Amino acid sequence: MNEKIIKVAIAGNPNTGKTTIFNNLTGENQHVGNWPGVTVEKKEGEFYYKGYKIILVDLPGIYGFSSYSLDERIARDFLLERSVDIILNVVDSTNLERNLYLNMEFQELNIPIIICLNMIDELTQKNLEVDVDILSKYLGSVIVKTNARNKTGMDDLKEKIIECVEMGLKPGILQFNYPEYICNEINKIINFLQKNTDKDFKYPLKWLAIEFLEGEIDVMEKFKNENWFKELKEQIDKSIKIIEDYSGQKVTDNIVTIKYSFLKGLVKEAIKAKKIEKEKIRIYEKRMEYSDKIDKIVMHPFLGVLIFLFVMFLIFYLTFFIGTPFVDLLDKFFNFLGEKTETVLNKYSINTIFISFIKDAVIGGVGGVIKFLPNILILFILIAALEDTGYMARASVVMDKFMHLIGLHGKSFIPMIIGFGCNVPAIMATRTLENKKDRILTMMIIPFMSCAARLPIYVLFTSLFFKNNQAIIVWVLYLIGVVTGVFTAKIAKKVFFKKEEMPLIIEIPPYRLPVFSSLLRHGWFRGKMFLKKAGTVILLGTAVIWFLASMPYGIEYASENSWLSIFGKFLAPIFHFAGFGFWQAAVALITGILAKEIVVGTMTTLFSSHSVDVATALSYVFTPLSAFTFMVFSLLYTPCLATLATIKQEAGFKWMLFIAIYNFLIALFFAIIIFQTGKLIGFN
Ligand SMILES: Nc1nc2c(ncn2[C@@H]2O[C@H](COP(=O)(O)OP(=O)(O)OP(=O)(O)O)[C@@H](O)[C@H]2O)c(=O)[nH]1
Ligand SMILES: [Mg+2]
Repeated sequence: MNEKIIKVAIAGNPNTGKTTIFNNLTGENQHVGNWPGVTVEKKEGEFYYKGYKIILVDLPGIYGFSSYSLDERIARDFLLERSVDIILNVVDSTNLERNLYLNMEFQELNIPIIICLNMIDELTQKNLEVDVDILSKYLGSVIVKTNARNKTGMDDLKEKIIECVEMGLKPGILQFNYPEYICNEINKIINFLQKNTDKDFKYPLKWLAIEFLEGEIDVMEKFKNENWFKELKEQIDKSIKIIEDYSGQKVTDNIVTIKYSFLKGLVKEAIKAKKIEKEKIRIYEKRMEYSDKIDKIVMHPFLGVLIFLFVMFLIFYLTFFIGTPFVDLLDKFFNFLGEKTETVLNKYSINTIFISFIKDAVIGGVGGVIKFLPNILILFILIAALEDTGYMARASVVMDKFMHLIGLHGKSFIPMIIGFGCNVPAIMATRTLENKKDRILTMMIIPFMSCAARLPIYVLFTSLFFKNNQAIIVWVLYLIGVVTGVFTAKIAKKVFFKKEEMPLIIEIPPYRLPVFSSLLRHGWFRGKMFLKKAGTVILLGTAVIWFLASMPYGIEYASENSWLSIFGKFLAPIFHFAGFGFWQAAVALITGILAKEIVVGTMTTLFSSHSVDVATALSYVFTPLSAFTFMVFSLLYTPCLATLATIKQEAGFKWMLFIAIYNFLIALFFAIIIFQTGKLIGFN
């Protein structure tokens, strides 16, 4: 059967629930968070309904077509291609005027639009209701009410998509006209473009004409090489003058005012208070009162910072407190599995080399990493919860002043927090920064944000050497990361970039309760990624380590004569003054560049063969002081390959190389300073 395909772009203002709807419909698990700018890349997904294959494209949120940050440009350029059948404009029902302003821009693209009045639950809480008939009559679009959080309205949405296609995909007619003096000028430009461009000119002419009149340099640049450009420019200047003379206002201001006054009237007609339900209003007002009270505290310039530090501490504390019993359990399980496998395989007199591979590399190495899954799950779930409440946007406002102090933009803060989970999406998240320099500065800081993959190293070492102060030590490590990042930014700003400051403009979303099921789903998704990594990169890493530690044939596994040891001994002197100048550590750190989890994998592979367990073996070679400097080094040195690749993609090869080398050197520098100072004080 010939499949009928419908392509739908999900677009709209930031933080209106686009990705939540995308996930609901496609069953995907894209990142959702309660702040503007969560989605930074277009993502495709699909579902089937009534014989149709419906392809959805989830776009980053935009405020208008003249947006400049990379994520917004991605959305805008995609929409301008007009390669979709339908635009699904997801709108925050409690903020109709602004959201519908964007809809008017969409309408100029000449593509059918379905307006999704999302967050209808929040409108109801305000005791308001919306008259869909009026909206749809004036906007000429199909309208659906939804609450994406509890999936209300999703079937209706699917139905409307199909309906739209079966009606022949005709764009609706907006009951709005520019006043005559503007219309005339728009038409002049449209005529000009019609005369000078051919049929497959991809931009909608009316939209272009308005952009030109509004003086959008960015859009005009696209045509500067056309031979008719000069003539067009003359026409535009003439038109602008006519409009400005007539209205006594700049064209942009004029157009904005005209559109908003249309929308103001419309929204006033369409949104009505429900029959007075005193109780409901009281509950809503109470909620707002609480929300304001909470904001006064968490956004207090001084208290806010303390609260933020405490929140971060709480996250790490819970990561350990809840995670450790499960880690211990898994540890016992893998030990048991290792011993049992060894006994069984021995019974069948299987080659000792193979037994060693299974026991040391697979169970010892990979199992030694997998057992930290509980910590990693909890950390990701807690960060997701933080993102979903709306606290993140507030914390970034609190930290804005501080960020400026170190020469960074307030918007850099959110990517930094995301970096605590994983550096890769954090680097991507810098796309919301408009300025290239701010982006690069933020990318230089992110690798110092201690990601979840480094957590196993801390768990392993703190459980051996700092049993009673685990959370504190880890918190200190995270802080060392942040401070090093800040220090780096400060210097880099002086060396590479001139001073250039932009104010932070971030919308504060309402507080929202995290959706428990979606937190778990997010955790599970992350957990799956971690397990997949364990089965691929980490397994590969430990297998190579195991092989090199077993060669040349016939030597005792991981002994001084192995190839690995010879290689490691060559590198080990580099780390001598940092307190861990032995070959196992050197090898673990070098392979850790593949993926940071491999550091622990290598350690356990190399030490699990001895007659003592890993813990005891480690305590032979490390002291608390050198264990600490080892953790500091692991935290700060060259980021993993995936992060490096993302930096290359987003900033270029030179910056990637710089970060790789700089981070290695800075890590070594700090590790040596701490170790030598510690020794002087008498800690060793
Ligand atoms: N109350 C309520 N909250 C919702 C609804 N839909 C989504 N949310 C919440 O709104 C927040 C933003 O959701 P996202 O799906 O990330 O929004 P987005 O439009 O993709 O945001 P960007 O990618 O930043 O543009 C999340 O906290 C969601 O849980 C809804 O219908 N009602
Ligand atoms: Mg999104």
